[in-house]
Amino acid sequence: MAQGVARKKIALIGSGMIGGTLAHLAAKKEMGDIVLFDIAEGMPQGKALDLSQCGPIEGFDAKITGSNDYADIAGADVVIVTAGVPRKPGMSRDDLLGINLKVMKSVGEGIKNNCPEAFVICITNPLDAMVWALREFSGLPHNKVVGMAGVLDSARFATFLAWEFGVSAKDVNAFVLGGHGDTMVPVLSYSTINGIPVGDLAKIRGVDQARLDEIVKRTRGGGGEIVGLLGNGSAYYAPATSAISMAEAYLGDQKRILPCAAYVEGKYDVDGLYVGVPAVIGGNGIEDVIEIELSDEEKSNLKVSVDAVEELLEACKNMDSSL
Ligand code: TXD
Repeated sequence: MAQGVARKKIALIGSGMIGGTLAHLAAKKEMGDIVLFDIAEGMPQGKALDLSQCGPIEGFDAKITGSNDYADIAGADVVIVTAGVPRKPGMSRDDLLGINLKVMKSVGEGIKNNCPEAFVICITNPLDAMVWALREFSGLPHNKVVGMAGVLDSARFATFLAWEFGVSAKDVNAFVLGGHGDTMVPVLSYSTINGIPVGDLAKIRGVDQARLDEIVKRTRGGGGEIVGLLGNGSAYYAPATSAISMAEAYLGDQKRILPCAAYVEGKYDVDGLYVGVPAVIGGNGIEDVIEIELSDEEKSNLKVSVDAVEELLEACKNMDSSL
């Protein structure tokens, strides 16, 4: 029979809290067939079966399977990586480096051997180091491997701004640069509320700089705040939602400008590093990195963030001589 139109294939490496949420969101949006992969025996298979049974109720057609065998991700168009361990209260993202670096090595091999044409979105922490390591281990082109952090951090920033000004979250377009950590750089000067610069609305509404600084601080600590409240694990709904928006931009060739941990060469005074920057995501993956004008303070904050990422990479290279 002639080859018909095939659905896209989405492989989720790591089927835990974020992985399961990714699968549900991708199925509801009918983004393609979904393979949940994990090393835990039975868990991906159980989640796939459970999620499949949402289909008749939610009205989606998606083949959802679970697997412990990398061969089952063969030919995936998009791979979203959450494999590894999340933080516990009191842990920093960087504390996960040693454990999750080893995980990225096995995941990178699995992708290289089964779906080297895929667009890969890394979520695993410490994100800025893990996305770099995953790219090295997988050997994929730099424009096909990206880290998800900025979309989440910008959404956190936007949520807190919407609450502060009492406006719809839909109208807030907030901007975060730099690493996914305490050194991230929420950029107020590029954040708007339906086109109104945040600084202008703050003057109109009598919100002073100290209050805006508090919101920036809460954004930086947004992940830790949830880790502390949950007590066991970290955020998963908004991280999953963020990664899905990146996958949709790729699968739909949407040319969206999104803050992502993208490979930067010769921009932002960075050469050969994954850093959170405004990037264009379309059908060729990361199609451009946009170098926006930054104030001196924003530049120095970004430099602090870049230095922190470089330190993490040095630690990775010391742990794995193949890097
Ligand atoms: O913005 C961001 N990038 C962050 C990322 C936002 C939130 C969470 N962040 C990180 O995502 C978090 O610190 C973790 O490193 C990952 C995944 O978080 P999640 O909450 O989904 O962790 P779980 O529920 O523990 O799921 C991880 C799964 C689990 O089922 C393990 O069995 C599996 O990963 N795992 C593996 N799968 C494949 N291969 C290997 N080697 C492996 N090791 C563990």
